[in-house]
Amino acid sequence: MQFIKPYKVRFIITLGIILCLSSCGKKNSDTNSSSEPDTIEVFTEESSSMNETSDDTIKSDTTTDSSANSNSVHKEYAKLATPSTTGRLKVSGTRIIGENGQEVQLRGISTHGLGWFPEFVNNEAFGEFRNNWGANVIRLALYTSENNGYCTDGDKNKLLNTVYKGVEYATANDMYVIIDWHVLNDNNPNKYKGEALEFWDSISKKYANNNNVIYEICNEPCGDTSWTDIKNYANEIIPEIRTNDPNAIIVVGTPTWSQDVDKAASSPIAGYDNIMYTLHFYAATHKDDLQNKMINAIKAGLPIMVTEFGICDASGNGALDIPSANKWVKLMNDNGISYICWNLSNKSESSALIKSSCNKKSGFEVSDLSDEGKWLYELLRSSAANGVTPLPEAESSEPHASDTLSNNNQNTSDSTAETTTFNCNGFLVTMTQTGSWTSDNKNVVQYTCRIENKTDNAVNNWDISIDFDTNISLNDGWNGNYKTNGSKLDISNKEYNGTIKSGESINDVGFIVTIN
Ligand code: IDC
Repeated sequence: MQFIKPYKVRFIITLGIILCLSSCGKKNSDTNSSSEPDTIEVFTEESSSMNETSDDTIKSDTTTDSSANSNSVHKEYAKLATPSTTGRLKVSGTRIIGENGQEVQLRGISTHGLGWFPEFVNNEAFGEFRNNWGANVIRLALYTSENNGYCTDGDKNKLLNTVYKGVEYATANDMYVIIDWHVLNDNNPNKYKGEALEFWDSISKKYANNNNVIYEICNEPCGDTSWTDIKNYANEIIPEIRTNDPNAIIVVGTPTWSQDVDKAASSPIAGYDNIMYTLHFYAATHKDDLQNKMINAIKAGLPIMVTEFGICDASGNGALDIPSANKWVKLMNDNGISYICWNLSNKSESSALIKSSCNKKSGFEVSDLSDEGKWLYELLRSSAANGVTPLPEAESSEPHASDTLSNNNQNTSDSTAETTTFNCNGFLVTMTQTGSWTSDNKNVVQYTCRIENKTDNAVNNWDISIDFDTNISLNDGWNGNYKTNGSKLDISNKEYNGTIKSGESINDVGFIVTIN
C-alpha cells in the first residue's frame, strides 16, 4: 500500500525562523494487524485544546467526570494508565504492563512521613494530583523508625489509619498506590522484621482484592546492610504477602539507600513473579555513575522502580539540579521506568513540593508550589514528559494561557505553541513546538509529535520524515530512533512503541534540534 502524500507546510516559529516541512518520503511497509501489547497513551488529542487558566490556579476546566469527586478531569488525562483502564499491574521483563498487556509507566508523588505530615493525605489533594497534575500513583511513606516511627515512638493505630485513608483516597481517585515500609535510620530491615511480618500480613490481607495496591517492603536499607541481608528479609516477607495476595507487585529496596541495583541484578530474588527492585536518586547528588548502574541493571534484565527521587541533593535539601533531573527523566522514560517524587509536604526543605509559607492541604495553586513542586507539576502535566523536559527553574514557571502542551519555557518569551499537521506514510503527524531557546548563538527548538494511524489497519512499525529548510542537528530525541541528514530528520519507532491501532495515536515522541 502506498501512503506517500507529498505536502508542503510552512510555519513560523516564535523565534522567527521559517521552516519548511516537505517530502515525507518514507513508506511504512508493515500494516498488518498486531497482537503486540498496546502502548498506553498518557495524553490524548484533546490536549492541544486545553484551556489553561491565565492566572496561576491549577484547575481543570474541560470535561467533567462526575465520578471523580469534586474535581473535573482534564480531557488530556482521560487515557492516563489508571486502575480503571489498566487494572492490576504485573511485571513483564523489565517493564510494568496492565491487564490487557499495555505498557504502563507510573508517575506520581510520595508523601513525606505519614507521622510527620498526615494532613496532606486527603481526598481533595489526591484528586488534584490525579485530575489536574496527571499523576497516576501516590506513595505512602510509613517511617519505621524516625519521628513517630511505626516501630518506635509512633501511634500505631493512627499511622495505620493514615495508611488506610491514603489507600482509600487513591482508590477513590482511580490511582495506583504504593505502601512504603520506610526503613531509613534503622538501616537494616531485619531490625524490625517481626513488626514487618505482622504489618505485611495484615496489609496484604486487607488489600488482596484491590487491583491498585503495590507493596514496597523496605525503602532504603543502608549502613552495612548487605544484599544478602535484604534477600533474607525479602524471602520471609514475600511468601507471607503471597499467601494473602498472590499477584500484587512487590518492590524490594537495595543496599546503600537503594542505589545498589547492580547487586540485585547479579543475584535477583528467585521463585516469585511480579517483583521489582528499588532505585532512588537525588539529581544534584547522583549522576552518571548511578545512571550507568541503572542502565546496566536494566540491561541485565532487572525490573526497576524509582519509588523515590528528588531533584535537590540527597539530604532532601540544597539547590535543585534541573539539567541533571531532566537527564534522569529522559533515561527513565526511555526505559519505561516508573518514578515518584519526594515529597508531599510544606516542610522548609527543597524537596518539599509545597512552599513552607503555604498552609493549604489541598486546592494548590502554582504560586503555592516550591520550585521542585513547579518542576514536577510541569513534568507530570506535560505531554513532553517522556523526554528531557527543560522545565523552568523557579518562579517564572507559572503556566500561561498559551501553554497548550508542555510548558518548556527555556525561552524567555511567552510563546504560543506552534502546531503544524501533515500526512506522512499513512500517519497524520501533529508537530508542536514546545520550547525554543538560544545556545551558542544558535536557535534550539523542541518539538513533540503526535502520530495518528489514519489507515484501516494496525501497524507494527512506523516512520516519518520531516524536512526543515535549513540544516539541523539533533540534540536529543525520545521515544523514537532518529536520523538526520542535512535538513532532513527521519524518526522511526522504538521496539516498544511500534504498534498503533487504526485511528489511534501515540503522543510522546519528541526531539530537540539546533537550527544551523
Ligand atoms: C528526609 C526528609 C526530611 C527528614 C528526613 C529524616 O526529607 O524532612 O527529616 O528524611 O531522616 C531519602 C529518604 C527520605 C529522606 C530523603 C531526603 O528515603 O526519607 O527524607 N532521602 O533526605 N533517601 C535519600 C534522600
